[in-house]
Amino acid sequence: MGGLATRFARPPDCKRVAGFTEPQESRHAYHYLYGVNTGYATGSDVYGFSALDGMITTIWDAGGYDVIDLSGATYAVDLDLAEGAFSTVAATGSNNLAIAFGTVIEDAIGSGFDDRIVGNDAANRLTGGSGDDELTGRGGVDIFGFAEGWGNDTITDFVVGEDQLDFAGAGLSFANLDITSFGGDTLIAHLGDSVTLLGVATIDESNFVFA
Ligand SMILES: [Ca+2]
Ligand SMILES: [Ca+2]
Ligand SMILES: [Ca+2]
Repeated sequence: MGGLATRFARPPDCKRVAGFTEPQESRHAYHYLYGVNTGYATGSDVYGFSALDGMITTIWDAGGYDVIDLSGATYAVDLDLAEGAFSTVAATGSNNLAIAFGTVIEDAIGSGFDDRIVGNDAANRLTGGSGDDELTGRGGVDIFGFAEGWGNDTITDFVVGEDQLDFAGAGLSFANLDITSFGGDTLIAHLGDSVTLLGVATIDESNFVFA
């Protein structure tokens, strides 16, 4: 079983530069996205902030229930779990992180800042954390998790009757939520926090998970 060093190995000709941007650096990452090695990271892995922070890297992962946990990030992150997608987990520059083809990350946890988190076509659990986050589940039955003080978040593609809003971490019940519809969207609010479901006209308790 490979350790973090092998899973996060950088292409040998890929130099780390300040303010890395496409296309120069992504060309290396692009080549590195291809090729299959199903022999490592087959368990359930957690990819944390310290391993990803500012690193030009590709996550290869061959199975298990995997989590990218950026709750420790010291800045907002832009995370896309799709195979072959690029993400930014860096204080400067962009697109330093790639998800290899054949890799399915199930779970993503954002920072305390205003993140953008996009799932893949698998069933994902997406948690924006505090800050005003934009969340997109893509396909699959996705669960969006909210804890106390989650901010003013937006879910761009919530599917009624399929996706779920999990407020167990916020210690709330359905009766604690103010739910209003406006302009074809639905706003779910509690004190200063809210979730806007774009393109969702109505919602009921069956779309929620509580403790
Ligand atoms: Ca956040
Ligand atoms: Ca949030
Ligand atoms: Ca999904």
